[in-house]
Amino acid sequence: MITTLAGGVGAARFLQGLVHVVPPEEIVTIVNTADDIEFYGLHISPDVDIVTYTLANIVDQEKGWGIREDTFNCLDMLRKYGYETWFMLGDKDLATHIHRTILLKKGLKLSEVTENIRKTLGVKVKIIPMTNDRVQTKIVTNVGEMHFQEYLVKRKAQDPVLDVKFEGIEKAEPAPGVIESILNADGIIICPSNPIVSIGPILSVKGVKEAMKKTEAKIVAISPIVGGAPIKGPADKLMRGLGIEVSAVGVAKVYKDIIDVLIIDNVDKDLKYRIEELGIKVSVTNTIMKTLEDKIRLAKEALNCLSL
Ligand code: FO1
Repeated sequence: MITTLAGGVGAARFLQGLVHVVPPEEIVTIVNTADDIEFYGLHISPDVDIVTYTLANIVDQEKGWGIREDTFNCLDMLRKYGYETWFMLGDKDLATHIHRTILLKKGLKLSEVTENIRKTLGVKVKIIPMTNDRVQTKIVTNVGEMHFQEYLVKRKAQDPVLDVKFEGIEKAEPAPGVIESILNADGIIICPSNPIVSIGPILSVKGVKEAMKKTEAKIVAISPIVGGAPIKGPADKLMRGLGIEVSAVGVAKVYKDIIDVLIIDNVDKDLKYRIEELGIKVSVTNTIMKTLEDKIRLAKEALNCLSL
């Protein structure tokens, strides 16, 4: 069994390659839920949905989130009624959130709902939300504290970051299967996701970091920072705000206590020795995932680093 830790778009793209080199039934992915947010009384789980839609091959490939060729009629009508509509929820996507919310209201746990949705959409990879409890990433900026989605989507990551908080994390229990899939894995891959707001919350859930240290499985991470900038998203702004070097070395420092190997991009080859000084092995390759072949090659390299 290969266990992966995942955020949204970068992780989903990597998993698209991994399912071509490992039977999908043998892959578990633990997904960040600290980006979850409520709109119109509906529970939205962006990272879980991005991973699920991508593996179900219905994602809007260009944006990396939402459903391909979705329409926005419901949102248009909500705008007329005076609701805030800065978070672009498509009509088909809304059906997922309505379904999720109905099942949650019936008393199912988020992990059970996630299982229901991924099976309905024909996804064979086991998708586990990091916790069934409510955790919310809050970004502290110079204009105040706000939900991560408000910082990223509504305000377009324009505000200088002073701090990042995972509200509710102290009380969050790992969802069923999280700790077991780390302890029993043959290999663990930290996907090329934001180390602060995607992987950070997963590692902060009770017992997860300890399990990552205890497991006998090798752990490889893929740097989402290439040539001093993230492939996608605001990782640079968050890392800078927290005083972390915006480079593969900065990523290595965040994961220092848990990973055996870091995969970095060819353009960062000169950073290899600085990362090795931290006691981490380094693999240098092309980490940019444009085509399916790129994704498969990167997945093969990750398995190679795990000696699998
Ligand atoms: N990202 C945006 O930049 N703008 C949006 O309007 C937006 C809507 C959205 C709706 C559903 C969903 O599952 C994801 C959505 N995302 C949107 C992506 C999301 O904000 C982030 O990419 C993740 O939370 C970070 O991993």
